[in-house]
Amino acid sequence: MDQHKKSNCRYCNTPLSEPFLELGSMPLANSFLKKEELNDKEFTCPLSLVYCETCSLVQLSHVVPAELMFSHYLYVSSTSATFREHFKDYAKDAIARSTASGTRLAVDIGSNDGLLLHNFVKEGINAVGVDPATNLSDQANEEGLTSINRYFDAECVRIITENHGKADIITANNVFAHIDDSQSVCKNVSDLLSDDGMFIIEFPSLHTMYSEMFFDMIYHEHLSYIGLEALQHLYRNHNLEIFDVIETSAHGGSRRVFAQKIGAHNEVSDNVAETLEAEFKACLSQNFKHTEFAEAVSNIRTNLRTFVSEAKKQGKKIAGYGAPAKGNTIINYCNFNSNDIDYIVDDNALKQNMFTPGAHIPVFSSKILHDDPPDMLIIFAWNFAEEIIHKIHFLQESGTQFIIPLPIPRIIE
Ligand code: JHZ
Repeated sequence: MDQHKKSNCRYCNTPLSEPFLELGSMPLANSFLKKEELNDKEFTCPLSLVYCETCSLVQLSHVVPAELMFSHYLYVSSTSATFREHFKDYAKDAIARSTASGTRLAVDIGSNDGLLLHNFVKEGINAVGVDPATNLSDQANEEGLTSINRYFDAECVRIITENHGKADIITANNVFAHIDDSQSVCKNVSDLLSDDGMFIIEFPSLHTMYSEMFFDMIYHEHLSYIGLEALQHLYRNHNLEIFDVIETSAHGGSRRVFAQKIGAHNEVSDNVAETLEAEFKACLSQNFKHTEFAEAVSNIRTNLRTFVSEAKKQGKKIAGYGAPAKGNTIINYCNFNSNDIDYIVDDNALKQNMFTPGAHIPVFSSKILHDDPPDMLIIFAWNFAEEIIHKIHFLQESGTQFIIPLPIPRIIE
């Protein structure tokens, strides 16, 4: 039996066919290693995409048990100033759109270190977070927030309802795609939501991933690659209707989707039909589109490998800025190691002095850029390129070239 292989679509239960894209057996993108762990055997699992012809969801063929990925989590939402600003605006927008009777309770699923909760609380809203990562949930509670350390299951809904009542706003940002049992989560959302409440999710858009070739969004945490059509299919079965969708700049192109109980007070915006139409025109529900994407991903690998090996032949020192989960997809799919990329820097202290999964490239604090400046710096956190380049202008003066890796490696002038 192929362990971890999923047999049915998580949105509609249709039996799944064979993958259209296979990136190989990969380690977990956020499983950074300590020095003493470098000789241990790393857990790996196939990283492949399949497409459901019934509801059109693009999804991983294999599902790694959630406890292996989310019990202790190294990604911290607040590391980036861009994100801190993003979630400030997010909270304001959600409250402004909320019910006529006001927001009594906001619940954030996958609340991480509490970035969005802080913003709700600042606006005077009672906010409760839910997160399975003990380290992050503890951090949020220590900062005076309320974070429940568990998955968003039926018991969690019971605890929240008993202690705080129903929620007028439920949010789930960069977490909905991580959920295997999406159908249960929708049922739980429906049970927790007040009758005129709103369920808001934000996730990197499938449409953008295909049009911009952001294949690095593919890693084991991201079980689903969500288009609006698939989401509508899922929601409808759980008494939820999408009434608005907006594009946001997060992660290079995300969608924020607003839903309510079917027939609740919000009018359905034209954005919904327009987004579905745009997805249709982009052929996201057609088999050939997926094959085309898979071919393009393979070409990206060839280009990146050539780019790095040419630079190495010229004796260049290459470093990376940002050790995001997605960077490890690029690095491991291209089979890079520390002979190709000498080191990576990241401002998240939890990742510093660790080694990247699979490739074992060391991760340091950005101080090393002063002492050991590279000839080339690949911005693996390309979605924050502007913010990062602003911090390291001094390197450009010393001749370091900044590289954006996707869709084709390009030097920023
Ligand atoms: P970042 C995250 O993935 C996490 P990642 C998650 N898995 C998810 O679903 C997706 O987003 C959508 C560093 N950095 O946010 C911090 C600096 O060092 O692009 C991070 O390690 N200095 C939930 O991990 C990384 O870069 C800086 O100035 O792919 C960015 O990671 C900035 C701005 C960032 O996502």
